[in-house]
Amino acid sequence: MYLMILGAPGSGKGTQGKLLADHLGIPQVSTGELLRAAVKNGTPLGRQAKGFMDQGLLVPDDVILGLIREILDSAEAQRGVLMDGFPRTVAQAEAVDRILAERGGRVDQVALLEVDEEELVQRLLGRATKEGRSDDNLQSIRQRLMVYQEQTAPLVAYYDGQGVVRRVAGMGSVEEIQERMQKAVRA
Ligand code: B4P
Repeated sequence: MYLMILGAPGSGKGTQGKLLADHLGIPQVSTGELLRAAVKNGTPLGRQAKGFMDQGLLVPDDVILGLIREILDSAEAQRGVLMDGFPRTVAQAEAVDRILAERGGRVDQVALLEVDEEELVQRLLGRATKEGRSDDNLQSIRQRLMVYQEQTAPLVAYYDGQGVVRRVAGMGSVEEIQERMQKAVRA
């Protein structure tokens, strides 16, 4: 099963993705986490990505798609994978459709986490205090929300066209939302 989690920054893609992947018994891949690890370790990928991430911009598609090909070729991903934070542009979605088609697969479901904008900002500011992520400052948060509206939100129509979107109300406790996620992907 190839399952994607779509949602604005701070909508809980990472939080919910981990729980749902455990529940389904498939690996979870977060492009954001992979990029942060690459930045921390100072790898060539990290050096390419850091400036974009700190400014609240998306890392270029060609960089991300190299990473995704590697993941989909790995042994662990052969039974399916849950991706959170990928794809983030229509070009990424089209490319992953082609990559999966080459392997006889397709995106089976897209869980869309819906959260009010004010709550998103509060969560990200809260995370800034707890985790000290360099992109969780007010300027970068505003920029990321704008980038989401411009570049990522069009994916909802793209996947609606394929009939694979499951809308999930993303407000409430982590447990309540997880319950809704599990129901949505079963439906
Ligand atoms: P991501 O790592 O994907 O980060 P995110 O969108 O900010 O957060 P997420 O939605 O996962 O929130 P989380 O569960 O942590 O991306 C970071 C950057 O990497 C991007 O800006 C971009 O530069 C780059 N990038 C990643 N993928 C890319 C791609 N495909 N193409 C190009 N660039 C890419 O939750 C947020 C906070 O809310 C946490 O503190 C959590 O504890 C809290 N929270 C979660 N659920 C809650 C709830 N129900 N109630 C209260 N708080 C909650």
